[in-house]
Amino acid sequence: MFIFTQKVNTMDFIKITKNKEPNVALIELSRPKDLNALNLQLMGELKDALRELDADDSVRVIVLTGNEKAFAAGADIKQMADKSAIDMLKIDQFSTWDQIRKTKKPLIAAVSGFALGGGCELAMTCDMIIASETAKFGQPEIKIGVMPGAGGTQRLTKALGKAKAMELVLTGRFISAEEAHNYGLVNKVVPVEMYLYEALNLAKEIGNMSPVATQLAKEAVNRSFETHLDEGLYFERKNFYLAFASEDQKEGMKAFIEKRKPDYRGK
Ligand code: DAK
Repeated sequence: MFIFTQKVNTMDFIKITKNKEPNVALIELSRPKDLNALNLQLMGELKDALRELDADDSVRVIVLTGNEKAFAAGADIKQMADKSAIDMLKIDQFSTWDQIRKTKKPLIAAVSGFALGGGCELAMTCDMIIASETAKFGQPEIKIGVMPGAGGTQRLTKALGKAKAMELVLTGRFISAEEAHNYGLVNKVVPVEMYLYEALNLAKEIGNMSPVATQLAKEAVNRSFETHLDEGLYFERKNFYLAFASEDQKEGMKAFIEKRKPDYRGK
């Protein structure tokens, strides 16, 4: 089957390309002059893009990237600087972040350069991270008088352990891609010219699986972060049974027995 790469639309700060690989959509953050600082408009566009792609049957896996210099250098400090607590409450950025977190399809971050503050949190909100050797991760909010607000204290601590997460959050220091990889924050580190290719390749591999099973499995893995083991196992069990209600399960097992490639339809 030949699939055309299709540029879907160009919003101001987000570019979406479908079928970069079969079943894979690519979202590129695009505010290069500001190191992809996450202003409200960019975050709104990202939320809409993810919601659209999540509902699109031609897409099974989504890759999120920036550019070589920056995945994203954090929330837009210039936009936040003069805001009061009540302004922040009214803007309610949390609903946008919650929506992103609820993306059902596997989401892979392809990170090069700076992934700082909200940028680091955005990468950690993704399910996996492929990093270039030049990637730098950090939560430098403390240096500008605040603290992480989109999950940094929680996700970084789960990934790095308390001592290292505390160091990064309280000093604002960055860690290299290699260090992030050693801690298990990052799946793989590759030379800068390879990071997007590697992420798309991983997405392509996952895109060959049953989309029903990948969504159920993603949900169950994520549940392990949100609950105790008993409840997590119970949740896993329910999704495991549910997978047997899909045609893809029948197709996958039949294809194995018949020694052929499965043809998954997402049903
Ligand atoms: N915001 C706005 N502009 C930024 C930016 C940012 N976070 N990061 C960089 N820029 C802009 C710079 O101002 C500069 O613009 P011009 O001056 O040229 O107009 C341009 O990008 C290039 O940056 P530099 O000249 O500084 O480039 P360098 O290579 O020298 O330095 C750097 C790169 C990444 C080390 C440096 O730019 C830097 O320290 N940037 C700030 C990093 C940072 O502190 N990030 C954390 C921001 S606070 C929330 C959810 C999340 C958050 C908050 C609320 N809710 C759900 C409520 C998150 C908060 C944050 O992320």
